[in-house]
Amino acid sequence: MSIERIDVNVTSPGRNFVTVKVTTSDGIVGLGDGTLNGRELAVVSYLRDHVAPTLIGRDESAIEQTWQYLYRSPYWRRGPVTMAAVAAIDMALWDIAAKKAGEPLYKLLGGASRTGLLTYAHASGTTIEKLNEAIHGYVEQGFGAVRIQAGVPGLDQIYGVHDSDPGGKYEYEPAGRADAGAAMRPTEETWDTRAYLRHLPTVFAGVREEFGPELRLLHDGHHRMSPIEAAKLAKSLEPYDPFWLEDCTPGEDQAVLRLVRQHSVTPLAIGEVFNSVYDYQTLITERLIDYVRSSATHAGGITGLRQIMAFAAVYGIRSGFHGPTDVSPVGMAANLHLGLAIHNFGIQEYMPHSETTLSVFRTSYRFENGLLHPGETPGLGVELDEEAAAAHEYVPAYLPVNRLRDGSVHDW
Ligand code: CS2
Ligand code: MG
Repeated sequence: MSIERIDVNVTSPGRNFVTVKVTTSDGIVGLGDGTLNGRELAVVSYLRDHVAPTLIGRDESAIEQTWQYLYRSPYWRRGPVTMAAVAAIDMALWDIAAKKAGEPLYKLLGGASRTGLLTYAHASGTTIEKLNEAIHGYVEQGFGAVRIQAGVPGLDQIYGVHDSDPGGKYEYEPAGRADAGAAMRPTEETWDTRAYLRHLPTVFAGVREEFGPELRLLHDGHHRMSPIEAAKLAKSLEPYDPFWLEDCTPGEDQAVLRLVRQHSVTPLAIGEVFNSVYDYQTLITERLIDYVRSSATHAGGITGLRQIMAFAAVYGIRSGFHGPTDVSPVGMAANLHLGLAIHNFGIQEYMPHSETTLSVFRTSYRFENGLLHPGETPGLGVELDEEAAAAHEYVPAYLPVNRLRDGSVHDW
């Protein structure tokens, strides 16, 4: 049997998604996620113009060989666009292999190492009171871990900080959407690191006071600190026993994490913008992080992410796979199957998709008693309703821009 057709679907049910559909000569269909927030159409072109034509007629079961072919042969290796495209094809081939076996994908990856995946939700609030309200909502739903992001006095709008709406629903999209066809630019936010560093320990103190010691608390620094600022923050959070501090510095400068480690025992998580095992080489071999933040979608698919986790396992480093809404339900399912199978699973991020998104992507994963499970449907367990998808055209949408008070551009 062989790959007969490759289609690239672009849909925007509330946000943009890029999905590859691979069809084999015996009529099996596999899906893969290639969504790259704010740069979706670059991946579409990479797939349609440069990848799909080279794969027709190839053996769909040669997953590792196809991965190596797409990684090595173009000469220009790695990078987010390339690796999202490789990821989409890789996931689709794994989906096909598992459907052919009649098994949920995790069974082909070694079978279940656990009954379900410890999961964290996104809680936030413009004030500590509002944040605590949001956390109560998640605790009631059964979450044993929450990411906490809060407003900082003096700053108007910060990435990831919103209050729940009156119904207690907590949904947000980091990428701002233009009306179809309108020219647009990313939204602009203002940032002040000193104000943030002063305020965040009081947020942790307020949450610990309300919820006690057991609830796992995570925080995302979103690449905004210099190395010494990150060290200061990691140290100042220690009394509140954080589960992790994520992206305390821009992670591509791997060596700076040495400085953070020298000053603090706060666990560190990095990697949502990484796309290969090489981005982790120093971080893993020197044990500078505790959790790998990659997703299958941005790290070359199940094959790429499995490679990273096998390397991390040798150093006792665990997974904390990226699961925001810009990882599609297909990508999310890929994370869940791999997380269920590997021994060094840590925690899974879960930002549930909107009802509109889930009317286009039919999922079989489930959240029960604080744990996620990929479900027992053969393959990845996600279906794309192409008719429903066609009703939602691509809408340009960009992630925000952050500036310091003097107007200079800062990481957001
Ligand atoms: C965030 C993401 O989930 C996270 O930890 O950092 O929401 C991130 O900002 C988006 O995925 C960017 O596309
Ligand atoms: Mg993050």
